[in-house]
Amino acid sequence: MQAFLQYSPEVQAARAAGTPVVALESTIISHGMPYPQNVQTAREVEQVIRDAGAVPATIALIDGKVCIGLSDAQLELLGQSKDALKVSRRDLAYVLATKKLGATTVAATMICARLAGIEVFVTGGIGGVHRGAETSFDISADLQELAQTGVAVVCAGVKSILDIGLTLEYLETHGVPVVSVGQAAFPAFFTRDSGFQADFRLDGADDQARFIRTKWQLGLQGGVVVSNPVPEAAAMPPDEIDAIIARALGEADAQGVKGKAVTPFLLARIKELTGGRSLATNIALVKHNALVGAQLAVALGRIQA
Ligand code: PSU
Ligand code: MN
Repeated sequence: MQAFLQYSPEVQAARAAGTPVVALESTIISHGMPYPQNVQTAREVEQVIRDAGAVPATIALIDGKVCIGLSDAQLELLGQSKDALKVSRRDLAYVLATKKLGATTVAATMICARLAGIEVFVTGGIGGVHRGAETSFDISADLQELAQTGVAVVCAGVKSILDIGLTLEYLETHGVPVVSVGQAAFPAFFTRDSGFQADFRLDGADDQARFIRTKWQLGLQGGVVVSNPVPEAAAMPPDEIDAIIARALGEADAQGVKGKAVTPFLLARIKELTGGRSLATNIALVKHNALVGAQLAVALGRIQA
């Protein structure tokens, strides 16, 4: 598999110097935000990580290679391309074998990060159990990946386009710890409180790192969810976002949107229905997660694996 990995010069240098590296996904660029805010946000998020003493590695599949760290031109390509495929675990081999352009989801980014020896991965929101999953069986492969792949995923919780309670139950069944930062509540992406509690509150990077390292030292495979609420000033009013999500879900249902298209459809509709305000929230929370993730990577780097 190492033959498939291609490191950017910046990431290569970090590996040689032992500087902590933080992985970033690319589906958020290609399918999660519109151009040009997607590319601009990707660059700003990378800079937050550098400023906190770590090195960013945005991951994507380009020309049959798993690129760990992207050039400016590659970020631009992903941000503008209409053909970038959304790649989860299922799609990895196909996209590499056919040398198509692939944007990695949380699940696929975790796999690639693990192969590259990267322990921390920052994103906006993870996939989960969709509402109505009892009939649709729509459960994101992100959850199964968290169960088996040892990467800490820093996110702002899950959106209420999903069934948050069932998502947390699923994670519990699979032994995936859910940590919260700065509060006891598990956040709901656009808002700070989902109405559910995280399993463990660990506010500081050193405490988070000790916990995560202990899990892996015990030989307990799989990831950890580090949920970090959106900054107060950027959060959306809960009633407003709930109504918009309900409307977007109704439209997805009426239009028969299925499978991997569901999440991108809902994200785009929510952005339209909020007049772009959800995008501002999204950008603010990803940057905040980048800071928490970089601090965690630095702290993990101080504890021997
Ligand atoms: N949630 C977001 N923004 C995103 C995604 C989820 O708030 O961009 C993307 C991530 O890449 C995640 C994927 O891994 O959607 C989940 O898709 P699905 O539900 O099809 O597994
Ligand atoms: Mn799905």
